[in-house]
Amino acid sequence: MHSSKLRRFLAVSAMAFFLGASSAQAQVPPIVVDSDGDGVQDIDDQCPESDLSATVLINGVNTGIQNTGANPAGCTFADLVVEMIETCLDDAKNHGQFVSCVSHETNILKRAKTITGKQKGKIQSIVAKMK
Ligand SMILES: [Ca+2]
Repeated sequence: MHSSKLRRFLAVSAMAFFLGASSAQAQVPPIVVDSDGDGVQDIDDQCPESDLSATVLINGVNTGIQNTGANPAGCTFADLVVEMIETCLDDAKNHGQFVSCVSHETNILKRAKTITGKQKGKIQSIVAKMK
């Protein structure tokens, strides 16, 4: 009789412990929001709407250049290419300046061995046809 009271006490204590533990977890839910699903939380994501395509598209044209996963800042290679092109579009006063800007930027990417000479040519060819 004494031991059954002890057993009930232990069972209730154990249950209270687990309920307490689970309610403590419920009170502090992990706040992980990754809207674009790139593995970088929105709070740290400098590209909150990452392009996760398999290859890099420019103006809807496939460059054939393999896209990368997001870097620690939350940006894929496709995000960076699009940003580079938009920056050139914003800065250029005409089409010639725009093409020249992209040419300059892709030369930098090639020198850094981020893209090959062939990939640089592909980007420049797509951009030259943009209006
Ligand atoms: Ca992102």
